[in-house]
Amino acid sequence: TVRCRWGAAAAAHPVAQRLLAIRDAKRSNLCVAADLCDAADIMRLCEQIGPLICVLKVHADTVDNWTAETASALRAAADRHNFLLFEDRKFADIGHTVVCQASGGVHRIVAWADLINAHGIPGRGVVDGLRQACQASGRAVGLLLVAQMSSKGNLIDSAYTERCLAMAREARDLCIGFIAQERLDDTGELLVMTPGVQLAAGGDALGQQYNTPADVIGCRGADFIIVGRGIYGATDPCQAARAYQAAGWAALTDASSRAR
Ligand code: UP6
Repeated sequence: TVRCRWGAAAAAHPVAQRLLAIRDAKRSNLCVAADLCDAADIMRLCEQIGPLICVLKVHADTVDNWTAETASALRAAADRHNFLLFEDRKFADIGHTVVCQASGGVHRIVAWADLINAHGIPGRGVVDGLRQACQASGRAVGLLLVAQMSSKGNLIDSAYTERCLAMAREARDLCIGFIAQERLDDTGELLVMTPGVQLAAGGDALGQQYNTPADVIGCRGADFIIVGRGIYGATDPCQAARAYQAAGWAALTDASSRAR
């Protein structure tokens, strides 16, 4: 096992423990954003890259033909290939509403996702609502707070990020870390997953900004990289996933050995 420089192995939540065990077993801190519109394409991608990843992130509400079978097929693939499922719904409403959004509707998110996320903007009600939905599901689900974003000109400032950190610390029974662009706490118990990652820095036409795995893991202290178009948009997604897995893992092990 790799002892992360941040001592993240101290993470107490069962989902965090599973995530770190998968990371170490597969030597992969790669989360793939499977942002494809067709369920069959997502399943095909899963089969190609499943052995290389620790998390598959989806936006169920962007899948044209999502059904209950999509959720069960994803769940089966995740169990077979040993990765976690992350629904990137970014809940951001009052507690009462997020209970319904997380457990109901077409997507029934907490019935199949291992990881969910939320903006801190509504205040602690959003966390309390999600806790209620997760408890009612009877499944272990981990929450990541969106404490920073990758997009150009986003309205998040350092005071907001600090308050997300405080919210997470008060909800350790549910919250296992953050979607952020850098490490936020030094205890190592709250994990950081960073989107906006490609092998070359840059951006897209709609404000996305990319940094490299070495930068986000090695310099900024993230634990996991989240890669979408860099992988599913590549000519050979499997080869691309291998390259990101290697780059992410090298950055993590390199940083860990420097910290010892
Ligand atoms: N995402 C970001 N930035 C954030 C939060 N989430 O890009 O601050 C999500 C997007 C997308 C993925 O919704 O699913 O991460 C990034 O995809 P990309 O690698 O194709 O840009």
